[in-house]
Amino acid sequence: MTNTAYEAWLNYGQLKSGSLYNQYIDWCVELVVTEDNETIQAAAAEFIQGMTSMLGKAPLLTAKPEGPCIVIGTFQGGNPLISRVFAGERTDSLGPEGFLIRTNATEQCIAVGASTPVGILYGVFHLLRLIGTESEIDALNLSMSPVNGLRMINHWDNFDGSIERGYAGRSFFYESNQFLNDTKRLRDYARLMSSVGINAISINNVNVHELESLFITEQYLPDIALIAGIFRVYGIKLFLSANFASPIQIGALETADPLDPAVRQWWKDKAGEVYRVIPDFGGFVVKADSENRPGPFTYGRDHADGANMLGEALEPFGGIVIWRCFVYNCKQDWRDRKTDRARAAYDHFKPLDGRFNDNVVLQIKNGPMDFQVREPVSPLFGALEHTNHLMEFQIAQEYTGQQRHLCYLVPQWKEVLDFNTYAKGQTTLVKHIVDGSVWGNKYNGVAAVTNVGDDMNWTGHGLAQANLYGYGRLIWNPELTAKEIAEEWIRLTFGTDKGLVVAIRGMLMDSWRIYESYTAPLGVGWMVNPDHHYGPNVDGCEYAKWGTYHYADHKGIGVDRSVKSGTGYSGQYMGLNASNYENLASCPEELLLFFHHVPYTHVLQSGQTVIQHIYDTHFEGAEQAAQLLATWESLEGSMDSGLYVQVKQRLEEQAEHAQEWRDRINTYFYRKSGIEDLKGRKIY
Ligand code: GCV
Repeated sequence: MTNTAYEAWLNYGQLKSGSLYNQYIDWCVELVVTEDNETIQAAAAEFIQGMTSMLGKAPLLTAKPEGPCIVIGTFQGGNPLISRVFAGERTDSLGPEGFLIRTNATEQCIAVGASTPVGILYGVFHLLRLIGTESEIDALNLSMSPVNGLRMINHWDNFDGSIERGYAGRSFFYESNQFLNDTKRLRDYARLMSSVGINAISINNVNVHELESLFITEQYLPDIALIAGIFRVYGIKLFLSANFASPIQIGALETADPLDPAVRQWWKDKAGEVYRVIPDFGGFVVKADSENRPGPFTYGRDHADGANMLGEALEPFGGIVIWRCFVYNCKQDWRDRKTDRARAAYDHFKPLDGRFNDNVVLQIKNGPMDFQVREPVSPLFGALEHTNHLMEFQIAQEYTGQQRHLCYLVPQWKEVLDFNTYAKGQTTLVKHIVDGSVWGNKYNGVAAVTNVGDDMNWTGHGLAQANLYGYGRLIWNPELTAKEIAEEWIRLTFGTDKGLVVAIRGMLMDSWRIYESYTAPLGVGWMVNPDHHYGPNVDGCEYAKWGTYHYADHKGIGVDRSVKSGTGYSGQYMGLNASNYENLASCPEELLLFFHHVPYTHVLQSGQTVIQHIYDTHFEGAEQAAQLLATWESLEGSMDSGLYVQVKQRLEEQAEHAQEWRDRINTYFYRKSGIEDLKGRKIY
């Protein structure tokens, strides 16, 4: 990593001399490219840049090699080396984005072959990753394809340059209601995203304000086309968030009723206009009838009516509508213990299953609430047999420390993807629903709210880059482990020194549980300050003004979401999940307070009471946060000093802030319950 960490995992640090270095030097004397395609040329440029930096020696770009070489090309591209190396190969199962990498001693080459230019690009990024992590390349025989169809990033950037839930500076797309058109940064961003397999990016906030509604007009389409053009080279389709009320806001219509013929025609014309300027435009992302956004409810229509109208408009051009399921009643009164925000997405969308057009894709947050440190998996996964849908994760750490605290989220996402829904037989994992294989969905995959901004290091906290990298790698191949991904990222970012790798990997792998332990206990969630969502506030959070999210009183804590006596939410699950969550005895303890209201004296499997567990975890969590800092300090001198200091400052803040969390939470529950800490520690 350099001082700024701008290059992130593409910094291509100089490799140590030795046998591996010699191996790379031997193979990489020449790079053979014969196709004149901008994506293949970008792959070649990347390879030359990477190798020059890692080996200190540039490969010679040529069409005719004279000795050992790297050759890249499509199967149909006419390169004789590629044709010979992959002769007779079955390549149809690779799909449009897969690639083969083969070391061929007879032909004296390492060949990267694919059906498409973007497959070549992904193959080259993979070869660079192998070299950057110091892997053998003498006998490669790899076949790789992405598991998920859509591998998407959502920006919540506003035209004024601010970023909703952005923790790494301002937008690098816009400032003061103007496009920045910083082509270097845009290209570097596209390189970073493409290197981990991202193939779709929406560039504006799902809360589309009035000025952003104008993005789909001739005033701004040329600027957007410029970004789309940069993304295109790297295999990324550009999407825009659209405002459902656009026909009124930027058209001359008086209604946005999805069943009104004039409104339907307006959207069709609009789609035509967009595709004239951006022929491979991905489509629209829509947040409707959610948190005061306009939507079909105003006209007595439902989500299927709204989404299908947009689907119909985009269909002739091959575009899709990504319709978000984050819909709930913001005015819910939490004293009414029957209505439950957790139920909302399922209650709204399950009845509509089968009514959506083929090019409509529902986007569902991983949990039923809102990206908490711990939530159950949304019961909509498994419930939608006849509807295309995507998983939505949040790389931005809105509720997990806002990139001021270290919280490596890949282990959390893995748990979600590995969750068994029982939807179709005994084993129906979320990852197989999301990748489309369970129900055969045409459109499938994962989207995530990104954590980048115009900070030089992209993500504010230097170590938060691991979440961005990890997201891409995990959704390309959900079988990778969180640890493998962490290790890869560290090696590419910091180099391959063993002690450093082990130390940072340990920090990353422990960080989610550490964060959980000093914040909201046992799945209860929230307990953050209203509006900005940072820092402890047990009764906080904007919608808690009608009550609280945790229902703590002097006797107990937690939300009864059972069918028997609570909100009935546990009944939205299938198979064993429904009964496990329903019953206190079988409910997984990390979600105990999400599903049940229990007395503070309820005894957990550990033999501790709930209140003692709260005290203990908060003390331990704060200590572990301090330990993260100590581990980092032990690495001083083994990395770039700029980066060292930047991360150290964040870890100092985290350690201090974890104590604040500890004290606020423990004091609150001591006062509520009146129960002393068995270990006699100072609680307030
Ligand atoms: C973009 C949460 C966030 C909002 C966000 C919303 C959403 O409520 O706090 O900032 O709005 O989720 O996902 O639409």
